[in-house]
Amino acid sequence: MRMDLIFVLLLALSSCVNARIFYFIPEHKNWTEAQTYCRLHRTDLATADDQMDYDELLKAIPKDFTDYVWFGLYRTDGTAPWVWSDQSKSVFRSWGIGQPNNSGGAQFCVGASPTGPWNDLECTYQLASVCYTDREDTDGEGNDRRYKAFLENPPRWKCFPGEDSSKGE
Ligand SMILES: [Ca+2]
Repeated sequence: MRMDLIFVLLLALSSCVNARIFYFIPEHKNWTEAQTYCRLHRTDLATADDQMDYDELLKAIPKDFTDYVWFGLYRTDGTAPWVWSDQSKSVFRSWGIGQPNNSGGAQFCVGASPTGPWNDLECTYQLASVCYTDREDTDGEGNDRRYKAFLENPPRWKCFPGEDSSKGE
């Protein structure tokens, strides 16, 4: 039981370390153009590690936006595994009902609905997109200072700034 708790805590800490800032890019581009843009101006097309991360991604999309947006998940052909543009190992998925269906046999890129569900789409579609940058909140030596705690009301995980122990002389 105690090991389970420690495991949950470790998972929580690691997703804090990977916190990202997401950017909505309104200009319509095909998936490859969107990837090029994100790599040039930010870090890459958006990756989501878990539901909390994905909720942050969705918050970057304007409230009145209703079309799919590109993010980092894609595959190279109809039988290849889904992979992330930034080579993340994230196994988080949020497929809509009946997706991915590879309709027409060339749906190798993934669009996110602003309400959450994913749909595999042809990479040539012209869509808005979401990029990310890594959140810089380190002590200058690459050590993340944030920590994550579970709040009960309402129940949720939240990241907090950590104590700056490096200056405690
Ligand atoms: Ca589809």
